[in-house]
Amino acid sequence: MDRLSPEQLNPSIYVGLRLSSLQAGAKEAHYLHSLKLSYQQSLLSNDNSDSEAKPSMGQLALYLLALRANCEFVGGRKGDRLVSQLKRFLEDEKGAIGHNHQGHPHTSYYQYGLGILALCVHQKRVHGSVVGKLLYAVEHEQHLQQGHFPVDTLAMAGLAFSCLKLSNLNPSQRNRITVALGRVQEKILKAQTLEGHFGNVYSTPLALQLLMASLRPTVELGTACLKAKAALLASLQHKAFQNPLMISQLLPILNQKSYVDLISPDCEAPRVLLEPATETPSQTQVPEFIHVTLKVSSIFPSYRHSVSVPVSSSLEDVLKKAQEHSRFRYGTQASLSGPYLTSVMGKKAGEREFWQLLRAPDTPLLQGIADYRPRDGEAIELRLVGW
Ligand code: B12
Repeated sequence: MDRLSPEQLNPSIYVGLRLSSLQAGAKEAHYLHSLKLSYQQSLLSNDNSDSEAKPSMGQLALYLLALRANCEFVGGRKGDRLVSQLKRFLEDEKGAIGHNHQGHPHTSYYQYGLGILALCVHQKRVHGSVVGKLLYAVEHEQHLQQGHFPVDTLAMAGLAFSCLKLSNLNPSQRNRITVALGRVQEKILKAQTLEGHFGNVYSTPLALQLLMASLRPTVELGTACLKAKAALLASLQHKAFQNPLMISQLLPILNQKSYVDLISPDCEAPRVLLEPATETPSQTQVPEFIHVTLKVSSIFPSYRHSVSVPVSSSLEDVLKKAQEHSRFRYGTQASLSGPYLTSVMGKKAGEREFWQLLRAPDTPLLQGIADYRPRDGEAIELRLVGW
């Protein structure tokens, strides 16, 4: 197998696969090996010159989840250093949130929850004050509500709490954790749409992971989960799941598993060998073209331009075309979800800001620039907003 580039090395994919009913044979071991090489090299080197390339708190957490998915406990000198790094990240974030909870984590409460979950499945204790910040955020949920994806964030916090409760790592906070878990569950149930999704289609897998890990299943919960699963299956048929990161969060659900199962993963469970994807030869027909209008009003002078691209081009193709043929400029950064739009017309999103993708006039897209395929006549707006 070819050497995998850091962009292709996604610990979430490994975790999803190991918690699924599928296995990728020898490729799986190779993938984990490459993950180890890449993550350990960048995390354990003392070279700070290329700090941009260093994995974030959430990426380190996902890496630790990947090790656990292979039934490994972090250990030894190198492992201990990774654990210390993650604990230090969490301490820094705790400091950024502040004594009176007025601040925000530098990353997000989502990554904060992920960090606690990763340490928990490795049976590593985190200080009560660190857990306390996440408890407070759930108890006063305006902190999470301000974010754009409260269901995903609540679900991740809930998965961390479920793990802490099951492992009894913070016994003095047990009652508070139980109450917070109930609150998370209630909020997620309330966020169920008429179709059955919790929040939106892409937050439903994590929400289901949390609800299925619930320690007190009720009839109401069972009914809501069944409805959500039916909605997910319908979305699958409509090919809504194309993004590998999204698939990685969905796979455990299709196998009745959740990240909480990483407390004691079953590495002997039989899994079916994945068939390599067969590529359908592309047809060499003259492509049909569509017109898409691109708008940016968050800058002066504002920008508006119509671009012609082949049918089923991605929004990224539209941006490229606009860049080639007009004064439009954009920049991206690689992430585990794909290319993330970081700057438009030379304007970089600042701290707690982002370039939001909308279908005009006002519908935020549920996919990123590489996955979203605009239709003919659509107008796409890029808008700089706070989060
Ligand atoms: C936090 C978050 C945000 C924050 C990120 C800023 C920050 N400092 O954390 C904000 C609010 C800015 C944001 C923005 C967007 N997000 Co968002 N986000 C998340 C969330 C809750 C956690 C991501 C995370 O930290 N992962 C863990 C770390 C370790 O992984 P990472 O790759 O290093 O994380 C980075 C990327 O995920 C990136 N990012 C965040 N969202 C998105 C979305 C896309 C498509 C891409 C390519 C990258 C990206 O920001 C993270 C921090 O640097 C996920 C939930 C989930 N279920 O995964 C949704 C999620 C990934 N986001 C989603 C979407 C749709 C978006 C937007 C496209 C919304 C929009 N209409 O504009 C924009 C991105 C636009 C752009 N500029 O490219 C969807 C993606 C669905 C899909 N089909 O892939 C998710 C799953 C939420 C959902 N349920 O709909 N997001």
